[in-house]
Amino acid sequence: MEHTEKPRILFLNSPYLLIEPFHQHMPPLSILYLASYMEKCGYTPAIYSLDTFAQLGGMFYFGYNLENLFKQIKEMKPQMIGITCVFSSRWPFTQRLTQVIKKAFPDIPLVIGGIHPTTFPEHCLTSSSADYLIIGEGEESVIELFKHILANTKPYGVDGIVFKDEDRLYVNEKKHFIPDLDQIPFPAFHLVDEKTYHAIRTQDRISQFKGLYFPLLTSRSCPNQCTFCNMYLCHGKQWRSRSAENVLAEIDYLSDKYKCRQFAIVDDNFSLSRTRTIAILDGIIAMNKDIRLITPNGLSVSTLDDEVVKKFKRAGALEICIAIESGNEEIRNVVYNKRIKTEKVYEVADACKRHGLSLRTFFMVGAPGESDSTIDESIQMMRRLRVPTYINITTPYKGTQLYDYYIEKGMIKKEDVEAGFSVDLRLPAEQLANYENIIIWRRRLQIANIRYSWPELLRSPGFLNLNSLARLISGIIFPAKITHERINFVLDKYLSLKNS
Ligand code: B12
Ligand code: SF4
Repeated sequence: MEHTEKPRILFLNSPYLLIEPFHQHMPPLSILYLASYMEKCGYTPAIYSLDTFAQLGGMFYFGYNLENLFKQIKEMKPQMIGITCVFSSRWPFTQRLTQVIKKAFPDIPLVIGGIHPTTFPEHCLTSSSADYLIIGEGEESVIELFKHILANTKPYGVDGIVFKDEDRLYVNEKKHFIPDLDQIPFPAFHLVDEKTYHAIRTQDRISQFKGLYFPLLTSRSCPNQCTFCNMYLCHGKQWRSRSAENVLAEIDYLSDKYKCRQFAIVDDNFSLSRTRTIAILDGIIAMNKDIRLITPNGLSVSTLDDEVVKKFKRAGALEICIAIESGNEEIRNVVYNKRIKTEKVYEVADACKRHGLSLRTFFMVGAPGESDSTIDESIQMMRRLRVPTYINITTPYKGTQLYDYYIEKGMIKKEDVEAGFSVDLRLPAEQLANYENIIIWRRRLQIANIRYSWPELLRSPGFLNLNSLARLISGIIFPAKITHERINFVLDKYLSLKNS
């Protein structure tokens, strides 16, 4: 990292602990976009990627070698450090990282952002050593904040900011979202070490992607109101999209600069506008660059039809994912408010078959009202579809209708959710009253997944890996849990306050 005369900001990803070695070598888009926006505004951002990996029993830790990190900070002398917390499950590590950095560099202003700080702004600011917290979309607010830091003034009027002044906590609501996303430069991939992104090897067991790929975010937010989704807290309720031309220019640029043809579209709702979807897919076809696509965040089933599926295939999609969530219509459409008829699921699946496009699906387990018979219906649907499925435990994030329901029924405690002990990625889930049932139901879905989709699974490079297969089987038989004790063990070992 070079030390230049322009004001400097260092962005960091949060460390994390998983029960799968699922590491995104590319830093999250949050800091890649924040960095590119800061660069556009004349500042000098840098990104220091996670540099430490450790296997601890059945767990996988991705974090920092603190000695190296501190050396970078001393060399760069940033005027601000920003840390992103993109998943609630990372909060205990983000929180500790702020404490460790603050102890070693008390004069550098620390700012945090991302979904968990956005969901619990007061808690996250007061329980960490961050000086500032940005609620939701951060490009514009962080620039305003940085100007205040450089001028040594307090950011009272900045949109979506939380900070302390004297003993008072200021919480400015998030009101403004960037209307024209084409104004934001492409993510700052050029700030990431080559060896970091070249380490990208998808360890996803189900996808057909292999090797280097770039994430593409072509729109922000989604107008649907699924009862388990709190994404709108970060990006508002209105869908905002980049133009097809802007998206195609990014694909063209990245494929030329990095000689990479693989792109993962990670939008919340990529295909909401049929006209824009077709324009993007036609544009990719016209490029004639042998581009390959996947959609790991899922496409909204209602936006797909025969024509769109055909275009995806022609544009180079290796597979598309759709979020079905349950085979039971009541759970899907009443409990989750997905508004997808079973016939529509089959219509899209049949279109994929017709056009030779592989399909992946998302199912969830553990909704209020879930029972042996609703699980039977999910299994029946899996048998009819015969495609690989990602199975997740229904998680009541704050800001969702499901959260209100779980709290009202006493099924979860607010403090547990606040502390980041969410059930995503099988974090301590014993807080859920019917946890034992959920584990049994999930096992049934996992077995059905292998039973009905094995010919397709065998085409996924990650599935054939022996380690991965061993983990899959042991995960079904002995589902691993990340407990509070294990988290504390990792915090003490890798983010100890004694070392800073
Ligand atoms: C892309 C994506 C993924 C990708 C990659 C994620 C990554 N590591 O980069 C993949 C497909 C791998 C993925 C997987 C999962 N995901 Co996901 N994912 C998303 C998605 C759709 C977009 C994230 C993104 O890149 N946004 C674009 C950037 C620009 O926005 P942003 O991250 O919000 O950042 C902005 C602001 O928050 C703020 N900001 C953020 N950080 C910082 C830091 C500072 C200093 C400042 C100032 C500001 C700031 O400014 C940024 C720029 O505007 C979000 C939903 C969403 N729209 O955010 C879900 C989301 C993050 N995922 C979610 C979940 C649950 C998962 C899974 C756990 C699902 C599962 N059960 O398997 C897995 C976890 C995987 C893992 N390894 O941990 C949840 C997280 C909920 C939570 N509270 O934890 C979300 C919010 C969707 C939802 N509501 O359900 N996901
Ligand atoms: S379709 Fe996806 S992004 Fe939109 S509300 Fe539902 S879960 Fe959230």
